[in-house]
Amino acid sequence: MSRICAWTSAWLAGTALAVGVLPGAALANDGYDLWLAPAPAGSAQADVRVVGDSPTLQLAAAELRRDLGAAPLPVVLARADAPELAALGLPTAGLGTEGYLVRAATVAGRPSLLVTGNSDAGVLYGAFAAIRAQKTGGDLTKIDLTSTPKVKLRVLNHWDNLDGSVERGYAGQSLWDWWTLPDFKDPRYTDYARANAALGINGTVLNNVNASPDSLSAAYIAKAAALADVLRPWGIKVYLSARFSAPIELGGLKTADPLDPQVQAWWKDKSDEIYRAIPDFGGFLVKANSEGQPGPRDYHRTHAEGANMLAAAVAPHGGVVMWRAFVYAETDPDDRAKQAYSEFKPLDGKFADNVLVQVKNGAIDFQPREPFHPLFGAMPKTPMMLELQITKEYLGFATHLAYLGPLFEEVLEADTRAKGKGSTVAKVVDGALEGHDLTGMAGVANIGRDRDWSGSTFNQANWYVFGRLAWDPTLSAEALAREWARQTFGDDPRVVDTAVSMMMESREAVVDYTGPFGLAHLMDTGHHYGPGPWVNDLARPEWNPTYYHKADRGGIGFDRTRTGSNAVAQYAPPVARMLADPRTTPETELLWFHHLPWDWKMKSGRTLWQEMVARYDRGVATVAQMQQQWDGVKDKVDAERWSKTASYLAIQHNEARWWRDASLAYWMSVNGLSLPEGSPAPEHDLAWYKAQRFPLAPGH
Ligand code: GCV
Repeated sequence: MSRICAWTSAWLAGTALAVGVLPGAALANDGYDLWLAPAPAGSAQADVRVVGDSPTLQLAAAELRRDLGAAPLPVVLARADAPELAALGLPTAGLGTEGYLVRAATVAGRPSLLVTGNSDAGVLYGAFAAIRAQKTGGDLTKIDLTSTPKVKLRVLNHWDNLDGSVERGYAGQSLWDWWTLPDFKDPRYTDYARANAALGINGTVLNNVNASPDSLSAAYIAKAAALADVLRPWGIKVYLSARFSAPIELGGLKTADPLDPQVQAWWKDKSDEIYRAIPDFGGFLVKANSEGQPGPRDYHRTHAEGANMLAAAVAPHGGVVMWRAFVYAETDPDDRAKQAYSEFKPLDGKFADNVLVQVKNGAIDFQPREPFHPLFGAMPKTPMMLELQITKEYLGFATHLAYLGPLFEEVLEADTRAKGKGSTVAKVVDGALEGHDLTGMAGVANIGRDRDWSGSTFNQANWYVFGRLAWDPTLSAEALAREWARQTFGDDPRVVDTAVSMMMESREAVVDYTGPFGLAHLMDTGHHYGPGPWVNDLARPEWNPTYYHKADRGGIGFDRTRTGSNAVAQYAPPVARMLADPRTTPETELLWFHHLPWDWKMKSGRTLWQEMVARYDRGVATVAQMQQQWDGVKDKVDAERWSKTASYLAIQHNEARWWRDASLAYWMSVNGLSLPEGSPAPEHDLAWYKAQRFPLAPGH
């Protein structure tokens, strides 16, 4: 039996045990409620009055009644234009369409908790803000909150296939039961919508960017329309990933050339058809000429020409096109990290007004750590939409505890220097740097049909932190971890402090045990789960880990300076200068930009090799410490969530050790060095690690 199977059996046994010790006891908490636990049974219900009427206002009222419990004040929900608010002189003009104001105020002569906004959605967001405030210890009798989203399109990207599988999905099958739609609307769709609305997420792309043309067929448009009907009252618009060659596959045309009038007419008709079924359809997301997907380059047209054709089709209806910049080609011998910039930067200013270019946080692919993508700040005339990955394709799937808040925060705070100091990625994305109104943030969802939605309790925090940062990219990852933990586990400070401390260390631990100092893309083939730094036999050079680390007897790392690929030149001059020199490059990104000798002297005074080993060891030790921390709150967390988390931490600890051992065994085979004293030898020889196979790993 493989090591992984053994761990899985241990987990199953552990779960059986946990259930077994509580014969007949109700399962306390399966995580279904996410961060939206209802008020305890038996507590009084908030007195909520709705001024005016709409499905959305009624939903907001129901949420308050369900979750708020005994509110210290009666609650009034009203749009800001309600006549009875006129005398209050509220500062609602600056709230925009989706912002909210939550204030203890006298309304119609009665001390109340007023929740208002300029739209029904604004009021709904205000209701969730009131619930959040109360559940995180706020005093509703003194509350005075105003908030307006800084980003316009706050969108989940589901990589869900029409057969129910999810690309890079680790929480079960797709939430969308395409087979029974449009007739059966699973109540989970409503629960999904409320969870998103609680965060301010206002859009969802239903299907995989590796799109099937069938998702644009009449049958599937009807299914998407049924979902749109469920999501609409929660302020959420539906979008679809579009396959660029659909005019051929669905329309029977001979070409998908974006300059062909018949192709243009096909997309226009298709868009009209979609808008007849979904009047508030958001628009299209497109992966073109990337990893085998069709696109305008097939016809020697640019990405702008492709995007603009679709943009013209949805523009009359107010739709947008989110055009991905995730492109690289095996036919291009240049450094993969440079290719998207080389292709897209010259197109700045050539995209239609309703196009956003959607850019991953880093130039390769959602690695545990990547420097920010050089396209941020490089296309001032184009709205740049940030794409983050919530599902943990490269960070241990659903099993490893890795809170992504610090990763998201790191990229948002990165300074592009495009217009001087303080030109952060957040300001590029929220439009402040160049004055764009059309702005967006996308998160590749980690949601599936598992009872706890995201495969583990702590993975729910990644959905949460994405949504909250999309609303306001300046919020702090740590504050959001605390906010989430308090709503998820309750008020006990010991539990909340423990959860936050584990979360805040967790992402760095993954970096440490999978690849410290800017190493990346070291995982095994296909499943992207375990280590495979030795892999060098895949068809495309840039699919091989050896392409990325370039380790040899003399050193390790990818030279992206002038003596190498010169990718550093794609950054603004002050950043490029900093990255050109290994002594000024942040050590966290050292080997991303430089090929250095194993005995390179690090800031600590120790050699690169010694420091690398220390980081691998630290990563494993941090997970062991997380296990201890979690053990310390065993009596404070419900048995079901505690025990699943404990089992997963045990898996993570074993697999952190696996990553460390396999990586070190390989590096030693390359550099001929031995381990510093005190660092344990790998458990197996390199051949053993190379022989591991996981053909049934989920998500690929
Ligand atoms: C949807 C990576 C993933 C693919 C994914 C692709 C993308 O390559 O491994 O599964 O495809 O990114 O973002 O398009």
